[in-house]
Amino acid sequence: QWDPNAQSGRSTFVHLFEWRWEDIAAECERFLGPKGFAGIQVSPPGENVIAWYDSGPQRPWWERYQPVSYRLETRSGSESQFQDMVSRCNAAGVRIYVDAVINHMTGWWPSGTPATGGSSFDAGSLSYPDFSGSDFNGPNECPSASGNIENYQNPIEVRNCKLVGLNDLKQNSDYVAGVLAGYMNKLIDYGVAGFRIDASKHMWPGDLGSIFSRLSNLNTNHGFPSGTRPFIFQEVIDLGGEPITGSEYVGNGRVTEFKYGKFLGEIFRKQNQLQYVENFGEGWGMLAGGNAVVFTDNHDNQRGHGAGGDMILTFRVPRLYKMANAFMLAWPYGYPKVMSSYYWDQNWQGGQDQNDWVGPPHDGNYNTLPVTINGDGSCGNGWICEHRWRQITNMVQFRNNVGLEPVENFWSGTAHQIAFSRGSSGFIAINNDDSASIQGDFMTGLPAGDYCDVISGSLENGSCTGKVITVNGSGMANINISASEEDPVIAIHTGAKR
Ligand code: LM2
Ligand code: CA
Repeated sequence: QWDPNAQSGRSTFVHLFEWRWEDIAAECERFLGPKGFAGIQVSPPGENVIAWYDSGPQRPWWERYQPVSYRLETRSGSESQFQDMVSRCNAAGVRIYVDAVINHMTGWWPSGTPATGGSSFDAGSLSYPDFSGSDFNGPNECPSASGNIENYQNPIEVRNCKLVGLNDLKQNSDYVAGVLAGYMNKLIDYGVAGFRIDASKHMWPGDLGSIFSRLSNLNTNHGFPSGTRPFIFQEVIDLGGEPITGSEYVGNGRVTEFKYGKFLGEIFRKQNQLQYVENFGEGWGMLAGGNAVVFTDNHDNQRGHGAGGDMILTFRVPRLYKMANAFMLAWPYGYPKVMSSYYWDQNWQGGQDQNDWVGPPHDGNYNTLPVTINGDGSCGNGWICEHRWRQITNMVQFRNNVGLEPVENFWSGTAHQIAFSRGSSGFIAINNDDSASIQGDFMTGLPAGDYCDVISGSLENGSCTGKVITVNGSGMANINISASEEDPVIAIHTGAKR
C-alpha cells in the first residue's frame, strides 16, 4: 500500500544506512521520536555473504545486497537486537521499514565462503538453506547468452536474467513466493511497518503483487490499527529511455522517483533554474506525488552507483545539500526520505571513485563502530548524521507543521531565487543566486508575530537562537538574504513562533 503508516503529524523518514540495531533503537528514543521523524529505512537485516578479496573490496557495504538466508544475523546485529529496536522505535512513534532483498541471492563465490549468520551455501551449484536449482531462473527463462542482464531494452532479460551476476530467484514459483512472504511476515510480526523492495525493476510487477497479497496485516500489539496493510515502496530506477517504467509498479505501492534527486541536483548546480519549480512534481514528468518516495541522494547514487551521475548532491557539498533538502521538505510532493551516511575517503581515477565499495566505520575485526554523539549533537566515529544537521531536522518539523496546506504566494526573483508560503502555516525563501540578494517585503501568509528562522537557528526556551522574522498584521515580513550567507535560506512556521 501507499500509506506510510506514520503516526499522525509525522511526514519524513530517514535512511540510517549501515547503522547497528542498538544504535537505531537509541536514536529513536533520544532524537527521532522527539524531533518528529516518521520512520526509518534500515539496511537489509537478513544473513548475507561475507565479502572479502585479498586485494579488492573487504567487507564492502554491498555485501548486504547478497543474501544467503533470512536468518536475522548481520553486521547490524542479531535477531533479538532487531526485535528490541523495532519495539523501542514503535514506542517512540517511529516506524521501521525493512530493505527487502528478494530479487536474488549471492553472486558467484567459491564454495565454503562464509556468511554472517554461519550458514553454508554454494553459489555455483545454486544451493542455499532455503533454495536450490529450480528455484532460480535459468536458460529457460533468461534469453541472454551470458545469463546476465545485457540489454535494458528487453524487459524479459531485465526481469529473468542475473543482475551483475546475482543468482536470480523465480518469484513466480509458489514455493519461492512463499519463502519470501514468510520472511516478510516474520518481520511484520516483529512490528515493522513496511518495506523497501530492492531491485523491483528486476521483478515482474504481477509477481510482486502476488507476494504482497500474501503479507499479513501489521501487528496490533505494536499499536497499529487492525487491518493495517504494510507500506510498500519499490525501487525502480526510471530516468526515461527504457521500456520498463515506474508507473508499471504503482498498482502495488509507492515507487522511488529517481528523477527527483537528479532534477534537484541540476537545479541547485544551476544546470537548470530554481524559478521553474512552481510546478515541481507531476508537471516535471514525475509520478503522482501519492505514488512517489523522493530523496536528494541515496546509498547508491551518493557513491556513483545507481542513477543520476555527477549531478547528485550529497553531504560533500553541504551548502547546496542543505538548500536542496530545505526545498524538498518544504515542497508538498511525495514521501521524502533523508539520507544519513557514513564518511569514506574517495579515490577518484578516470571519473570513478575506486573506494565506492568501502563499508561502514569498523574496528580491526570489521565490527561496525557504534554511532557516538558529540556534545554539540553531531555524530562521531565517522557517521555523518545529515538528519541531525539543524537545517535538515528543523525542516522536518516545518513539514510536519504545514501538513497538507497548499503552496501560495509563489515568487521568483532572479532565475535562482524563490519564495513561497504553505497556507497560513509556513513560509520559505531560498537564494541560490551567485551575487544578487533577496531583499524586500514578502507576503508570508502567516499570522502576525515574531518567528524564529529555523535555518539559522531554532526556537529554544521561548527565544530564537538565529534570526528573528517579524510578520505584521497583514502577513507581510521583511526578508533579507545576501548571496554570500552560510545558508542562504530563511524558513519560518507557526510551530516555531517566539
Ligand atoms: C539495488 N537496487 O536495485 C541496490 O540498491 C544496490 O545497492 C545493489 O547493488 C543492487 N540493487 C543489488 O541488490 C549493490 C552494488 C553492486 C554489488 C551488488 C551486490 O551496487 O556493485 O555488486 O550490490 O553486492 C557486487 C560487485 C559486482 C559483482 C556483484 C556480484 O560490485 O561487481 O558482479 O557484487 O558478485 C560480478
Ligand atoms: Ca529477477
